[in-house]
Amino acid sequence: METLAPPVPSLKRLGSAFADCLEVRPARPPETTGRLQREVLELKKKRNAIVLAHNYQTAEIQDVADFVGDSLGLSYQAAKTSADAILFCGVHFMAETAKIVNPSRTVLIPDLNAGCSLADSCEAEDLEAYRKKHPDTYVVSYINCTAAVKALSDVICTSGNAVKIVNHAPKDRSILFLPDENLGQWVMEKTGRKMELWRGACHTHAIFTSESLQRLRAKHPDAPVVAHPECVRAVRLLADHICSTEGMVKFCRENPADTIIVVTESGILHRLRREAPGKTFIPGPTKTCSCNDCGFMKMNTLEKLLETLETMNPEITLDEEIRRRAFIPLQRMLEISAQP
Ligand code: CIZ
Repeated sequence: METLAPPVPSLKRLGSAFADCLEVRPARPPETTGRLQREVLELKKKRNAIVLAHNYQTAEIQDVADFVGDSLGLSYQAAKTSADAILFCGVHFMAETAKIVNPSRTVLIPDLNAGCSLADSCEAEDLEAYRKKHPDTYVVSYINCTAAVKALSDVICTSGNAVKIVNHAPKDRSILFLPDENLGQWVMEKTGRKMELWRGACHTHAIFTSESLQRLRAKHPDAPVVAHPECVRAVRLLADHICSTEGMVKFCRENPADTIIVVTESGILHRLRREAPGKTFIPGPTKTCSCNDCGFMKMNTLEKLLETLETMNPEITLDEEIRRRAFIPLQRMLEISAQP
């Protein structure tokens, strides 16, 4: 099986936020946080805006959101909203997705630099060159990619529906799965479908190690491990369950264990504590840290949310031709995903 070899994901836009950890970030006085949250709530009402927040956002942002979820849930919410504006608290490709599915809304993002190592690992020009060389290949793109890459794809998937989407792919065509090699490997294992894999990785998930997870398991032998499919195979092999963040919410609610080890970005812990109260969630460890933050996700702050609503900027804008072409594979995903 061929593995495609673009450069290691570029972290060029991440800058000093990389390796920044919430645990060492200076805390704001709680009364300031409360005041900022009240101001965000008031202003969003005045602007007739909806706040959509990804599961990896900070607790204080999740708490002012109208909806908190994964890329799939957020895409459905963005598509159906009648609010004038969508303030998208996540990373750039997610806000772009909201604009693709609901172009008549003003889509705002608190920090335009909130990128994604996966999206950075696949340039549209490289995919275009690949498509010219392999015109019959069916391209399944993980939603963590740019609008220009989506526009060159046959169908989009998220971690929550990747297995279903690949099972729906035409049986008589070879498949290229991009840009996450780890998710692609896991989908191949689950579906039995051979696929070519782009060599991208999520820098946040790729640094969980099997050694540190083994040490943690030894300390909590009765705690099941739930891991995200973007983790490397050695980590996935140690997990009791592998799923998307929404899958984790369901797993943690339903599993009888009172302590669960959770191997994904740390923002999900707030959601889990809210939805499965009374349980203890232990964040999956990396070699250097007892939890893992995505520096891009954590670029969003309450101060930036407020400023964005005040100025109605930064706004996501897209070339209409790219938006129109990117809508087709996204719509295909939403339709397949909604099927029983
Ligand atoms: O699909 C998403 O939103 C991501 C990036 C992770 C997950 O599993 O929810």
